[in-house]
Amino acid sequence: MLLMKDVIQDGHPTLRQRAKDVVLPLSQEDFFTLREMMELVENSQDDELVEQYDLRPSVGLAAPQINISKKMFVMKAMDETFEKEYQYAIVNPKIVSMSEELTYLPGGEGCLSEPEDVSGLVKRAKRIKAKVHLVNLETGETKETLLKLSGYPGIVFQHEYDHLLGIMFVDKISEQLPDIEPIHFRVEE
Ligand code: K3U
Ligand code: NI
Repeated sequence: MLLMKDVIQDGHPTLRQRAKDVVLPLSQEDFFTLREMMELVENSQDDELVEQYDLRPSVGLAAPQINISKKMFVMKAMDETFEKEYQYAIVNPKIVSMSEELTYLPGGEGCLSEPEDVSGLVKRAKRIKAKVHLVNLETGETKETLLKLSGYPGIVFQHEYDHLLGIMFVDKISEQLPDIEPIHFRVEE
């Protein structure tokens, strides 16, 4: 089981490297790694397990953050209306289009590989299209898919994708309040 001690911190050279393509068909080892990564993200969204294992809540994790320099990441995030969940294990993603229109998370972004008190506003594309290999974490099967994401799940995807390029969100923080529309979360009733 992965824990916070397995997540490397900014300053570690792996976080600034461009990750390598994952060899397909997926090896047992890479499949196991993706399952462990998803388990950590799922556990980090369970209050009891957060307390028990001293986890930091998160909506995604990229392989370089556990010192594996391969193009793979997991995400598990709701959209901003809390209607649909976007839970994916992704291998060899390539963003093929980004909207010119930008947005940002009004509360700022954070990262498990940065100190907990570090956050900042980052301008991201409002909509993206990405060619990915989705991994079924039950069977290990992969399926090439064109993902179209917007809003919050799109931001999470772009944050994790940046990790595969060796880019940290702190490199992209806007010093001034961006003059663009932020993501609007529907307030839960
Ligand atoms: O964004 C975070 C969050 C935690 C609990 C509830 C809601 C949101 C925590 S930081 C996070 O999840 C990072 C994880 C990282 F760094 F390992 F990839 C991903 C992320 C944060 C902010 C915007 C997009 C993605
Ligand atoms: Ni991060």
